Amino acid sequence: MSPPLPALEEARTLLAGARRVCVLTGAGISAESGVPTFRGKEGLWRNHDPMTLATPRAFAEDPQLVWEWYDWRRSLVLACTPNEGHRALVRLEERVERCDIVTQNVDGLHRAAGSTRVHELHGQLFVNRCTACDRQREVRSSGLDGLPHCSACGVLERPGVVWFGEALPHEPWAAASQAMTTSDLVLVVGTSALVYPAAQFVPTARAADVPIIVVNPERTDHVALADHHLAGPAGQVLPLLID
Ligand code: BV8
Ligand code: ZN
Repeated sequence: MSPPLPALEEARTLLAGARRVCVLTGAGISAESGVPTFRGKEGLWRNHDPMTLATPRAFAEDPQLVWEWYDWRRSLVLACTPNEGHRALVRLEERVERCDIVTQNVDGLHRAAGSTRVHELHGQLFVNRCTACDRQREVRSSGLDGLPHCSACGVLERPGVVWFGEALPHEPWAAASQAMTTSDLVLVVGTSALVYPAAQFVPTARAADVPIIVVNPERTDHVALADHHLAGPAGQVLPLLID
Protein backbone atom coordinates (compact mmCIF):
# COMPACT_ATOMS: atom_id res chain seq x y z
CA MET A 1 0.00 0.00 0.00
CA SER A 2 1.55 3.32 -1.03
CA PRO A 3 2.03 5.94 1.68
CA PRO A 4 -0.31 8.97 1.57
CA LEU A 5 1.50 11.46 -0.65
CA PRO A 6 -0.26 14.82 -0.41
CA ALA A 7 2.31 16.51 -2.66
CA LEU A 8 2.21 13.81 -5.34
CA GLU A 9 -0.05 15.55 -7.83
CA GLU A 10 1.83 18.86 -7.58
CA ALA A 11 5.15 17.02 -7.93
CA ARG A 12 3.83 15.18 -11.00
CA THR A 13 2.81 18.48 -12.56
CA LEU A 14 6.25 19.95 -11.82
CA LEU A 15 7.99 16.94 -13.35
CA ALA A 16 5.67 16.90 -16.37
CA GLY A 17 6.88 20.39 -17.28
CA ALA A 18 10.58 19.55 -17.01
CA ARG A 19 12.72 18.91 -20.09
CA ARG A 20 16.14 18.41 -18.52
CA VAL A 21 16.09 16.51 -15.22
CA CYS A 22 19.02 15.76 -12.92
CA VAL A 23 18.53 12.96 -10.37
CA LEU A 24 20.83 12.75 -7.30
CA THR A 25 20.62 9.27 -5.78
CA GLY A 26 22.02 7.67 -2.66
CA ALA A 27 21.98 4.27 -1.01
CA GLY A 28 18.24 4.51 -0.33
CA ILE A 29 17.29 3.88 -3.97
CA SER A 30 19.01 0.50 -3.77
CA ALA A 31 17.50 -0.45 -0.39
CA GLU A 32 14.48 -2.18 -1.97
CA SER A 33 16.89 -4.19 -4.12
CA GLY A 34 18.35 -5.61 -0.91
CA VAL A 35 21.54 -3.52 -0.83
CA PRO A 36 22.18 -2.32 2.75
CA THR A 37 22.25 1.47 3.07
CA PHE A 38 25.44 3.04 4.27
CA ARG A 39 24.08 4.25 7.59
CA GLY A 40 21.18 1.92 8.19
CA LYS A 41 21.72 -0.74 10.88
CA GLU A 42 21.64 -3.49 8.23
CA GLY A 43 24.77 -1.96 6.72
CA LEU A 44 26.95 -3.12 9.56
CA TRP A 45 29.46 -5.85 8.78
CA ARG A 46 31.07 -7.74 11.67
CA ASN A 47 30.15 -4.61 13.69
CA HIS A 48 32.55 -2.42 11.72
CA ASP A 49 31.32 1.12 10.95
CA PRO A 50 31.48 1.70 7.17
CA MET A 51 32.71 5.20 7.90
CA THR A 52 35.94 3.81 9.37
CA LEU A 53 36.41 1.03 6.82
CA ALA A 54 35.88 3.24 3.71
CA THR A 55 39.14 5.15 4.31
CA PRO A 56 42.73 5.03 2.97
CA ARG A 57 43.92 4.57 6.54
CA ALA A 58 41.85 1.42 7.12
CA PHE A 59 43.23 -0.03 3.87
CA ALA A 60 46.80 0.88 4.75
CA GLU A 61 46.45 -0.66 8.20
CA ASP A 62 44.59 -3.83 7.21
CA PRO A 63 44.06 -4.37 3.46
CA GLN A 64 42.84 -7.92 4.12
CA LEU A 65 39.98 -6.70 6.37
CA VAL A 66 38.98 -3.96 3.90
CA TRP A 67 39.07 -6.38 0.96
CA GLU A 68 36.94 -8.86 2.92
CA TRP A 69 34.34 -6.09 3.49
CA TYR A 70 34.24 -5.15 -0.19
CA ASP A 71 34.16 -8.79 -1.21
CA TRP A 72 31.17 -9.31 1.13
CA ARG A 73 29.42 -6.31 -0.45
CA ARG A 74 30.18 -7.65 -3.95
CA SER A 75 28.62 -11.00 -3.02
CA LEU A 76 25.53 -9.15 -1.70
CA VAL A 77 25.13 -6.86 -4.71
CA LEU A 78 25.67 -9.71 -7.20
CA ALA A 79 22.45 -11.21 -5.80
CA CYS A 80 20.55 -7.92 -6.18
CA THR A 81 18.64 -6.60 -9.17
CA PRO A 82 17.35 -3.12 -9.97
CA ASN A 83 13.98 -2.29 -8.38
CA GLU A 84 10.92 -0.36 -9.56
CA GLY A 85 12.61 2.87 -8.52
CA HIS A 86 15.59 2.30 -10.83
CA ARG A 87 13.24 1.26 -13.61
CA ALA A 88 11.06 4.36 -13.22
CA LEU A 89 14.17 6.50 -13.77
CA VAL A 90 14.86 4.62 -17.02
CA ARG A 91 11.33 5.51 -18.16
CA LEU A 92 11.97 9.13 -17.17
CA GLU A 93 15.08 9.16 -19.36
CA GLU A 94 12.96 7.95 -22.30
CA ARG A 95 10.41 10.68 -21.68
CA VAL A 96 12.44 13.87 -21.24
CA GLU A 97 14.99 15.67 -23.41
CA ARG A 98 17.83 14.81 -21.03
CA CYS A 99 18.01 12.88 -17.76
CA ASP A 100 21.27 12.69 -15.84
CA ILE A 101 21.63 10.25 -12.95
CA VAL A 102 24.20 11.56 -10.47
CA THR A 103 24.72 8.72 -8.03
CA GLN A 104 26.69 8.26 -4.83
CA ASN A 105 26.13 4.53 -5.12
CA VAL A 106 28.83 2.14 -6.26
CA ASP A 107 26.51 -0.85 -6.86
CA GLY A 108 26.02 -0.32 -10.61
CA LEU A 109 22.24 -0.87 -10.39
CA HIS A 110 21.33 2.27 -12.39
CA ARG A 111 23.32 0.99 -15.38
CA ALA A 112 21.96 -2.51 -14.86
CA ALA A 113 18.41 -1.07 -15.01
CA GLY A 114 19.20 0.62 -18.34
CA SER A 115 19.98 4.25 -17.44
CA THR A 116 22.54 5.56 -19.91
CA ARG A 117 23.65 8.92 -18.49
CA VAL A 118 25.00 7.79 -15.09
CA HIS A 119 27.68 9.75 -13.26
CA GLU A 120 29.20 7.61 -10.48
CA LEU A 121 30.66 10.15 -8.08
CA HIS A 122 32.03 7.57 -5.64
CA GLY A 123 33.39 5.01 -8.09
CA GLN A 124 32.37 1.43 -8.77
CA LEU A 125 32.22 -1.58 -6.46
CA PHE A 126 33.08 -4.05 -9.24
CA VAL A 127 36.32 -2.36 -10.27
CA ASN A 128 39.81 -3.03 -8.94
CA ARG A 129 42.41 -0.26 -9.25
CA CYS A 130 46.15 -0.68 -8.98
CA THR A 131 47.63 1.31 -6.07
CA ALA A 132 50.76 1.95 -8.12
CA CYS A 133 49.97 2.33 -11.84
CA ASP A 134 46.25 3.11 -11.51
CA ARG A 135 45.36 0.37 -14.02
CA GLN A 136 41.68 -0.55 -13.59
CA ARG A 137 39.87 -3.81 -14.30
CA GLU A 138 36.27 -4.91 -13.90
CA VAL A 139 35.69 -7.84 -11.53
CA ARG A 140 32.08 -9.08 -11.68
CA SER A 141 32.50 -11.82 -9.12
CA SER A 142 33.24 -12.26 -5.44
CA GLY A 143 35.52 -14.59 -3.53
CA LEU A 144 38.98 -13.58 -2.36
CA ASP A 145 41.96 -15.81 -3.16
CA GLY A 146 44.55 -13.78 -1.30
CA LEU A 147 44.90 -10.05 -1.94
CA PRO A 148 44.49 -9.01 -5.60
CA HIS A 149 47.53 -7.66 -7.42
CA CYS A 150 47.92 -5.74 -10.67
CA SER A 151 48.63 -7.97 -13.69
CA ALA A 152 50.73 -5.19 -15.24
CA CYS A 153 53.04 -4.19 -12.40
CA GLY A 154 52.35 -6.73 -9.69
CA VAL A 155 51.46 -4.18 -6.99
CA LEU A 156 48.45 -4.49 -4.62
CA GLU A 157 45.07 -3.47 -6.03
CA ARG A 158 42.36 -1.55 -4.12
CA PRO A 159 38.61 -1.33 -4.66
CA GLY A 160 37.78 1.21 -7.39
CA VAL A 161 35.74 3.43 -5.06
CA VAL A 162 36.28 6.87 -3.51
CA TRP A 163 37.09 6.69 0.21
CA PHE A 164 36.47 9.39 2.80
CA GLY A 165 39.18 12.00 2.56
CA GLU A 166 39.77 11.29 -1.15
CA ALA A 167 38.95 13.60 -4.02
CA LEU A 168 36.09 12.63 -6.30
CA PRO A 169 37.03 11.56 -9.85
CA HIS A 170 37.16 14.58 -12.13
CA GLU A 171 35.06 13.37 -15.05
CA PRO A 172 31.93 12.28 -13.14
CA TRP A 173 32.15 15.38 -10.96
CA ALA A 174 32.42 17.72 -13.94
CA ALA A 175 29.57 15.95 -15.77
CA ALA A 176 27.40 16.03 -12.64
CA SER A 177 28.11 19.72 -12.03
CA GLN A 178 27.26 20.52 -15.64
CA ALA A 179 24.04 18.52 -15.42
CA MET A 180 22.99 20.09 -12.12
CA THR A 181 23.50 23.65 -13.36
CA THR A 182 21.68 23.17 -16.66
CA SER A 183 18.67 21.20 -15.46
CA ASP A 184 15.18 22.57 -14.99
CA LEU A 185 14.35 20.12 -12.21
CA VAL A 186 16.38 18.21 -9.60
CA LEU A 187 15.05 14.96 -8.13
CA VAL A 188 16.80 13.83 -4.92
CA VAL A 189 16.25 10.15 -4.09
CA GLY A 190 17.42 8.07 -1.13
CA THR A 191 20.25 10.11 0.31
CA SER A 192 20.78 11.22 3.88
CA ALA A 193 22.37 14.47 2.61
CA LEU A 194 25.34 13.88 4.92
CA VAL A 195 28.17 13.19 2.48
CA TYR A 196 29.95 16.04 0.73
CA PRO A 197 30.63 17.32 -1.83
CA ALA A 198 27.68 15.37 -3.36
CA ALA A 199 25.18 16.78 -0.86
CA GLN A 200 26.16 20.31 -1.87
CA PHE A 201 24.47 19.90 -5.26
CA VAL A 202 21.07 20.50 -3.68
CA PRO A 203 21.76 23.87 -2.00
CA THR A 204 23.50 24.90 -5.23
CA ALA A 205 20.42 23.99 -7.26
CA ARG A 206 18.23 25.86 -4.77
CA ALA A 207 20.43 28.96 -5.07
CA ALA A 208 19.94 28.77 -8.84
CA ASP A 209 16.15 28.54 -8.35
CA VAL A 210 15.98 25.06 -9.83
CA PRO A 211 12.85 23.24 -8.53
CA ILE A 212 13.67 20.30 -6.23
CA ILE A 213 11.68 17.18 -5.32
CA VAL A 214 12.94 14.92 -2.52
CA VAL A 215 11.93 11.22 -2.36
CA ASN A 216 12.87 9.72 1.02
CA PRO A 217 10.85 8.07 3.82
CA GLU A 218 12.78 10.29 6.26
CA ARG A 219 13.21 14.04 6.51
CA THR A 220 16.76 15.15 5.59
CA ASP A 221 18.43 18.55 5.37
CA HIS A 222 17.48 18.61 1.71
CA VAL A 223 13.75 18.61 2.51
CA ALA A 224 13.86 22.21 3.78
CA LEU A 225 15.28 23.26 0.40
CA ALA A 226 12.77 21.29 -1.66
CA ASP A 227 9.53 22.28 -3.38
CA HIS A 228 8.06 18.88 -2.55
CA HIS A 229 8.96 16.01 -0.21
CA LEU A 230 7.43 12.66 -1.18
CA ALA A 231 7.85 10.74 2.07
CA GLY A 232 7.97 7.13 0.96
CA PRO A 233 10.23 4.43 -0.42
CA ALA A 234 11.61 5.06 -3.89
CA GLY A 235 10.39 1.74 -5.26
CA GLN A 236 6.81 2.77 -4.47
CA VAL A 237 6.97 6.54 -4.98
CA LEU A 238 8.93 6.86 -8.25
CA PRO A 239 6.47 4.71 -10.27
CA LEU A 240 3.69 7.01 -8.98
CA LEU A 241 5.66 10.13 -9.86
CA ILE A 242 6.89 8.95 -13.26
CA ASP A 243 4.42 7.46 -15.73
C1 BV8 B 1 36.31 14.78 0.03
C2 BV8 B 1 32.23 4.96 -1.66
C3 BV8 B 1 38.11 16.28 -0.19
C4 BV8 B 1 32.92 4.00 -0.75
C5 BV8 B 1 31.46 6.81 -0.28
C6 BV8 B 1 37.05 15.06 7.48
C7 BV8 B 1 38.10 14.49 6.78
C8 BV8 B 1 38.01 14.23 5.42
C9 BV8 B 1 36.85 14.53 4.73
C10 BV8 B 1 35.82 15.08 5.45
C11 BV8 B 1 35.89 15.36 6.80
N1 BV8 B 1 34.71 15.91 7.20
C12 BV8 B 1 33.88 15.97 6.14
C13 BV8 B 1 34.56 15.48 5.10
C14 BV8 B 1 34.07 15.34 3.77
C15 BV8 B 1 33.59 13.89 3.64
C16 BV8 B 1 32.19 13.83 4.21
O1 BV8 B 1 31.27 14.28 3.57
N2 BV8 B 1 32.03 13.31 5.43
C17 BV8 B 1 30.73 13.32 6.05
C18 BV8 B 1 30.22 11.92 6.26
C19 BV8 B 1 30.84 14.09 7.35
N3 BV8 B 1 33.61 13.62 2.23
C20 BV8 B 1 34.69 13.07 1.69
O2 BV8 B 1 35.64 12.66 2.30
C21 BV8 B 1 34.65 13.04 0.16
N4 BV8 B 1 35.89 13.56 -0.31
O3 BV8 B 1 35.68 15.57 0.68
O4 BV8 B 1 37.54 15.02 -0.48
C22 BV8 B 1 39.36 16.33 -0.98
C23 BV8 B 1 39.44 17.22 -2.04
C24 BV8 B 1 40.61 17.29 -2.76
C25 BV8 B 1 41.68 16.44 -2.47
C26 BV8 B 1 41.56 15.50 -1.43
C27 BV8 B 1 40.39 15.44 -0.67
C28 BV8 B 1 34.50 11.61 -0.33
C29 BV8 B 1 33.13 11.10 0.02
C30 BV8 B 1 32.90 9.74 -0.65
C31 BV8 B 1 32.99 8.62 0.36
N5 BV8 B 1 32.64 7.34 -0.29
N6 BV8 B 1 31.19 5.67 -0.93
C32 BV8 B 1 32.05 2.82 -0.44
O5 BV8 B 1 30.88 2.75 -0.88
O6 BV8 B 1 32.56 1.92 0.25
S1 BV8 B 1 30.22 7.64 0.50
C33 BV8 B 1 28.97 6.58 1.02
O7 BV8 B 1 28.02 7.45 1.61
C34 BV8 B 1 28.21 5.85 -0.07
O8 BV8 B 1 28.63 6.14 -1.37
C35 BV8 B 1 26.79 6.40 0.13
O9 BV8 B 1 26.07 6.42 -1.03
C36 BV8 B 1 27.14 7.76 0.56
C37 BV8 B 1 26.14 8.72 1.04
O10 BV8 B 1 25.29 8.09 1.89
P1 BV8 B 1 23.80 7.92 1.35
O11 BV8 B 1 23.86 7.45 -0.06
O12 BV8 B 1 23.06 9.15 1.63
O13 BV8 B 1 23.32 6.70 2.19
P2 BV8 B 1 22.88 6.72 3.71
O14 BV8 B 1 22.90 5.31 4.17
O15 BV8 B 1 23.63 7.78 4.43
O16 BV8 B 1 21.36 7.23 3.65
C38 BV8 B 1 20.38 6.43 3.02
C39 BV8 B 1 19.17 7.32 2.86
O17 BV8 B 1 18.21 6.59 2.14
C40 BV8 B 1 18.52 7.72 4.18
O18 BV8 B 1 18.17 9.10 4.12
C41 BV8 B 1 17.24 6.85 4.23
O19 BV8 B 1 16.17 7.54 4.87
C42 BV8 B 1 16.95 6.69 2.77
N7 BV8 B 1 16.21 5.49 2.42
C43 BV8 B 1 16.23 4.27 3.04
N8 BV8 B 1 15.41 3.42 2.37
C44 BV8 B 1 14.89 4.11 1.31
C45 BV8 B 1 15.40 5.42 1.34
N9 BV8 B 1 15.08 6.36 0.43
C46 BV8 B 1 14.21 5.98 -0.55
N10 BV8 B 1 13.70 4.74 -0.66
C47 BV8 B 1 14.01 3.79 0.25
N11 BV8 B 1 13.48 2.55 0.14
ZN1 ZN C 1 49.82 -1.70 -11.59
